Amino acid sequence: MKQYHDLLEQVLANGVRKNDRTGTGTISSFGHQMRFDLQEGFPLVTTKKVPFKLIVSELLWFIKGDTNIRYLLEHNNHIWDEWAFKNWIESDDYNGPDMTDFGLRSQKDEAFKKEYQKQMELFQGKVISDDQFAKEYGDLGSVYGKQWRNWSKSSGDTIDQLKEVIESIKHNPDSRRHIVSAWNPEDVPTMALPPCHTLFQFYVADGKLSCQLYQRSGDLFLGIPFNIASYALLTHLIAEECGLQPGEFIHTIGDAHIYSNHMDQVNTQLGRESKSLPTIKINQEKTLFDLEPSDIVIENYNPHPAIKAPVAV
Ligand code: DHF
Ligand code: TMP
Repeated sequence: MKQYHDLLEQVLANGVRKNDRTGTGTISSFGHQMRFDLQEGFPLVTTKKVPFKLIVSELLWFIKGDTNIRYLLEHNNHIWDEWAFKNWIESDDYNGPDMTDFGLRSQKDEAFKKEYQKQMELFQGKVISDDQFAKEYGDLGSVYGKQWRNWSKSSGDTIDQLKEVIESIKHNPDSRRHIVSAWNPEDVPTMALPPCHTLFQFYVADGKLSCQLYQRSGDLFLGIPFNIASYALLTHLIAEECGLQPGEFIHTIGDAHIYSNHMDQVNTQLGRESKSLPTIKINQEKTLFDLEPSDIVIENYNPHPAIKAPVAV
């Protein structure tokens, strides 16, 4: 994963200090590209342990067209909790203690952090057990799953972009229009978080399927290792579905940034030696839309230990 380490180093060396929406502060640099040849192994970062199971359940959640965190909670995946929780505490139905700015405040104030964790647990419990509550507050709105599988047309019906792109790869491989867009300008104002991975395109040559992602904004320490692995996995899954071999994953990033409270973590990580890349195994008996998390396993993954870092909300 030299590509990833090089990008961290470039942004550290040439990035500019920039304030951001979350109030955390970043060093940032605009317009970068990494290429991963999927024949050389599966690009899961090895210089820290990345929880691959969470990447799998998140991707299958997108593929199902689901936008409700209940599915993620059922799979012990908490990576989207904060954004649903934010909708809840900002709603008129919430009448617990003030949780404004919970992300930043829980990093600075121990007593507040305890109260926040309590409110978060109550929230998670209700999303799991209460259908009506889950419907209202577990849903993140028109995020990836919705745009990939149920893009709303002005006429009222919907477009299944994922199914259509698979059909076009199968029947018209040379097409230059194999595109799925998550960026729907009409929906952006009502989204919990406007899509970071905005648009991807597939390309077929020599029996291999490649994928390029345009990501408008990338949290280099926390989000990017997930995003690389997620799209590499998507490329494997779509290739399998279309009877092709996986080719390259090309990752293009707009605002590539390191949060100011991730600097120590990044330096620790850069001091570590990369290990050989793992491989993945996918249950061949099932089709794409029937896969479950247990059908996808990572093999020979021997990373350095995990490095914790706070996520900017
Ligand atoms: N906001 C920000 N500021 N950065 C993000 O990367 C981000 N990613 C989102 C939503 N909003 C975001 C969705 N993806 C983690 C990783 C990916 C992700 C959200 C969170 C994360 O916290 N990863 C931890 C492990 C988490 C766990 O084990 O539960 C990590 O150390 O990789
Ligand atoms: P923004 O909407 O202000 O750009 O904030 C989104 C933050 O989340 C930004 O730091 C990028 C990060 N992010 C990723 O890096 N990858 C992801 O998959 C997601 C959802 C977010």
